[in-house]
Amino acid sequence: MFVLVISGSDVSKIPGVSIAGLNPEVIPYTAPADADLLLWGKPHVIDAIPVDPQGHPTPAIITHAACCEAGFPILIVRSGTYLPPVVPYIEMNVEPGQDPQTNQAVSKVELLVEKSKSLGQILGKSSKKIVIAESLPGGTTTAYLILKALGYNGMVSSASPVNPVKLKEQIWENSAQRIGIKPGGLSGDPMKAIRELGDPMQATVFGMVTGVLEETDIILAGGTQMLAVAALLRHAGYNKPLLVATTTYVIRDKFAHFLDLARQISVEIYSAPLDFSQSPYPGLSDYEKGYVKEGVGAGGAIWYAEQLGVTPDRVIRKTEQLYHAMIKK
Ligand code: AAM
Repeated sequence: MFVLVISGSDVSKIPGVSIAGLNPEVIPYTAPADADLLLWGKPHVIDAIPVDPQGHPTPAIITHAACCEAGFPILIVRSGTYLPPVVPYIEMNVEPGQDPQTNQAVSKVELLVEKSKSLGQILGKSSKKIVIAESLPGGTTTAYLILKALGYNGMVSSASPVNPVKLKEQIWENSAQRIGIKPGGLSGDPMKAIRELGDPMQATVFGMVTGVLEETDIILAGGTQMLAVAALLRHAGYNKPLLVATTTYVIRDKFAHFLDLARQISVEIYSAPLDFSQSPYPGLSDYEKGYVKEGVGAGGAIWYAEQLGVTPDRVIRKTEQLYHAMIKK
């Protein structure tokens, strides 16, 4: 089972934080459009594929390609997006996260974790493997706040080839000041860290993981956002093995410290060997230059496809085919 958790956070509205959308007005559409694209091959909530301001397409295309080739089942979980997708989904019934510089980020975090745990219990009974992915613009910033509050040193990744590091640090300063903490100040209270600084995706994935049975394998599909979720789990006493599956682009990201953080949090990692360097489509070959990098569980989808006997190469070719058909229209 491949589960995509789609979420929203007002952090994505802070100018300069995220480019996971053509412009600030359409960023709220990115997560539901990703869900539509993943399940039905094209967005329905809006009549355009999510792209960054330079036109590079959403990694949902890669995840969809992996699903086309490997045929794994997909479930969409909506945890606080600004608007719903058109495809069917499970509704967690929460609001988008708020800006932690001025407000509590996820006010009813305990209830959301409890509901997510219940969902994890249900899914765990029918699946031996659960790959959990995210789509949440601005999510690397809330991941940074969580990692900082739990006491980790290291920078998160970003959808942009030039990570707005200074802005992320400033948002930490402002948020830490609001709640009166220093780095590491919430290392003993992961729930408070999500409530004050996090996002609904983190609460949902955290809860789901704690709900599944012992014998179910959990794969967290994402980059530094999933490292933040893994860190939250560790600080809540979760000591089972955790695999974080990402793409080679996140590992190579010079602005971020994925490998070092993964070691500190003690998770295993998988790096999807994506290679679009020979692609005739600049939208995809630019992934090699640090555009987009990861998202919508692209790395985890490659991992899952490999488990089912489909090579990364086949997924790369399918991605190009799908992208070709999309831009021809
Ligand atoms: C998800 N949809 C995307 C996308 N992501 N469409 C285009 N580009 C992406 N990178 P940041 O914190 O910089 O906004 O990056 C996190 C977002 O980028 C997440 O939504 C993730 O799934 C990915």
